[in-house]
Amino acid sequence: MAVKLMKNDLRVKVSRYMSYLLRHNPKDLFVDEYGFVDLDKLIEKLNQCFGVDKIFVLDIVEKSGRKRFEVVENKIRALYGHTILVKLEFEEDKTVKVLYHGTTPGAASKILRKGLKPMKRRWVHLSPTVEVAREVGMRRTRSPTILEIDVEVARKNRLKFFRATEKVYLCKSIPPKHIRLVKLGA
Ligand code: HQG
Repeated sequence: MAVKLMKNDLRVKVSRYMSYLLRHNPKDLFVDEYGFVDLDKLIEKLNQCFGVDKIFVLDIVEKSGRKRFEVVENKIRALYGHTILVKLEFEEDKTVKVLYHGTTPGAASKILRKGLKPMKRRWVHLSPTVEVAREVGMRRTRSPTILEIDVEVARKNRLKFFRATEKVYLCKSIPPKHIRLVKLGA
């Protein structure tokens, strides 16, 4: 049990560091314009920092509760969450009708007045269900406020939405007229 817990702690640490490198600060890793770095170089770095191997890293990529990374031809990138400028080039999603955003009550009241903004990141991050939005909001507060985005109408107003993963949709910014409160957090 203790060994399993330790392995899980390490997994979380390595995964967070991968997110840090691939979303915010690649350090000495060369990043191409699409956000990819060489997988072997990344593994080398993670091996130096944490003593983990390729199998450990690929297990994080493939078997985490959230799909955060993508491996293509021995290159790896983060699928969302960037502060560095990258071309993700996802195909526009034209089917989803509503999306959700989970946040603190304080941020929600600002968002309802000023709209959703990417803040420090490149994109606004949205969730496909209330439950996923709740999980996202729980990173910041025990009882998140849930906002609903009327994607169908927003799209008619020329906003573009992109599906990064099963659980993450992206949009550049969303004005308040397309956002409504569905659940007030505490
Ligand atoms: C808020 C995690 C005031 C917004 C998650 C959020 C996600 C405003 C915060 C992904 C605002 C930004 C991203 C406005 C937005 N006024 N506050 N006008 N507009 N905000 O972390 O969506 O586990 O950049 O509500 O699960 O919380 O790391 O965005 O609270 O998918 O893979 O500004 O990161 O994924 O915070 O999270 P973030 P987020 P990982």
